[in-house]
Amino acid sequence: MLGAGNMGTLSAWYLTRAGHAVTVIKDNASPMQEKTLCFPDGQRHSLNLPVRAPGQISTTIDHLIVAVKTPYSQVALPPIIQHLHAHTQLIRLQNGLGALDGLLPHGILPLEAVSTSAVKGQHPHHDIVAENTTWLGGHGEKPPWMNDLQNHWPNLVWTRDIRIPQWQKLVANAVINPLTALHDVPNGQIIDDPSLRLCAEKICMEADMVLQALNNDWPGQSLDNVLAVARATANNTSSMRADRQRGATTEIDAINGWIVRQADQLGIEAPENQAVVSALRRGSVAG
Ligand code: KPL
Repeated sequence: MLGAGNMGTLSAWYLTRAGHAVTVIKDNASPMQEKTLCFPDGQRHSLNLPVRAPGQISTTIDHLIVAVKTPYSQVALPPIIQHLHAHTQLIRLQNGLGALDGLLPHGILPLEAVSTSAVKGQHPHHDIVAENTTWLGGHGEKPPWMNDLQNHWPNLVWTRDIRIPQWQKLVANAVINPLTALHDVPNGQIIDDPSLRLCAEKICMEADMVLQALNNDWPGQSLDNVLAVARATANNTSSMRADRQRGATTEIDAINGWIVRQADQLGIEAPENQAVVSALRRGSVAG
């Protein structure tokens, strides 16, 4: 697993339960990564994952989950590229879209994972897990290991068309993440604050226009889903707000930045998306 933040660690837990050995690849002084997860049934499980720096990898990698935050993909992937081969099965477990474009050797088509589960790190000794649906899909047939993994990973769904859940999550992230990050508020403020709600509607409308232009079958009307996500996670700190609070680079380029790039290519105006991209790149509050 390349990088292992919250969602990477949760995936590693399910994989471990299914009998797979998971090694985290990252530059780290510590040879083990430890985390205790608290599940909805109240059970706590501690996970100890071995960590290897890229330079310590000596074998080819047959299965790789890319779980680094999108801005770090460009730095994290090149040192391990020599260990990938034409048949490496690669799963991208990241927010947004396009972060691995141009970075993978020819012939490797990643599967995409989209999760609505969450891991919240509000407690000093453990992180709280909210278990929801995770979709896995992409090109080709359902991989042979998927059936067994589904016995250990609750609500893990195989889909041939990953685009629908991926785009739904993209639009939710495109609205909730930048607005909560720029205004330093929890997700529920998108519903409670009329000016944020207006920005949300505009970002959403632009995103729907772009997605509809890319695929006629896109149903649009994403606002209902976005507001439902904001309601369900009302007290949460979005990942982008958390990144901004700790001064880390945000995932704006893979989320709203992706929408703006598509809009440019299609000749569609996307000023609200452009505004949050610019504001987050500047690090200032949106006008
Ligand atoms: O996925 C999220 C994130 O924070 O990245 C949402 C859905 C906005 C929940 O906080």
